Amino acid sequence: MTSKREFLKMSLFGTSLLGITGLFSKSQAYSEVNKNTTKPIVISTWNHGLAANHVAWQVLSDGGKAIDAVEQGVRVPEADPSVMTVGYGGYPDREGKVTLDACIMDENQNCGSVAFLQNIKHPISVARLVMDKTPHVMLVGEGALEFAKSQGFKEENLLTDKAKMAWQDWLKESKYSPVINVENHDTIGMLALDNNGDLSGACTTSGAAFKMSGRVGDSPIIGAGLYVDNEIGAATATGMGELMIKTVGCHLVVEMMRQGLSPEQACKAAVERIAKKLGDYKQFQVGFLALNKAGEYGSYCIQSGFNYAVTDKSGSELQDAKSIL
Ligand code: SD4
Repeated sequence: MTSKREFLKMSLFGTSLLGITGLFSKSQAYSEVNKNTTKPIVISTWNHGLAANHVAWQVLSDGGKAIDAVEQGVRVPEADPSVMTVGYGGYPDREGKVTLDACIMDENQNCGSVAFLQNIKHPISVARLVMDKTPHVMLVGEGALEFAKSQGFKEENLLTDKAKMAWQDWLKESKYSPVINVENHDTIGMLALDNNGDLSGACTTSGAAFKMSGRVGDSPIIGAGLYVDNEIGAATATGMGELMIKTVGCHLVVEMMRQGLSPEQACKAAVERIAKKLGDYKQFQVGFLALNKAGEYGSYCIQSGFNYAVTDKSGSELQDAKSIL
């Protein structure tokens, strides 16, 4: 864990930068950064981010919008039954039901979200339609399902034999202890900066494996599992959602970037906030991923083992996040 002195140094750094940027207007402060903007670029959580980025990149490299890139990108793991933490093939809750959470946010502060949605393979696209076609931000459970069906989505069974067997195995002990880095792949959070310089993000998950029925994590909660401010940057999160909700983690990351921290420093500050406030943090994994308006990105997590995929015009690669433990 970071020492008190290092934490203080980071806080002072943030404060002094706040003072410095406060001397300029926001547009002056960011016009410097924007001279060397890396765009387009897309980043996303975990190994499965590579395949998702590939599809998002096709949208971005064609001059498409970040909001379309992130929606199309995260649909890849949603449809992939080998990814057992997102969409079709995701681990079920204690009752054996696959319940999905997702949200999406664009460059104009528009956002849409669904939670506790069942039997719909692409919750991110339902969230997109909540954003585009309703006056609301969030629909849950039956209401979200009815809305999805009204928009032409078909109900289908999302519980694969493999996920069912894992659940039946879990039932033998029924011990609820969230695993860190489940098979090294997890929720997908994706952030993109398009050719126009606009930011968007998406996050989608089947949530914590074998959770209580009705449990909703951070992933559909704007500010906790995803946040975008097109003046500053965007952040998304993976891991034990309760910790992100308690600290409104992704909003915190974006606000830290607003104060002048780099994406990695901002993610680290959010992880340190969790460590400072939540005594049981060592039992869990939390990873933040951030992208700023200049196309700079960074990440930080509690436990080692969290990685993320980065795709820009030079290609794609997986990078390991730094951790406090
Ligand atoms: C959640 N953050 O529901 C999500 C899912 C996840 O380990 O990342 N699970 O808490």
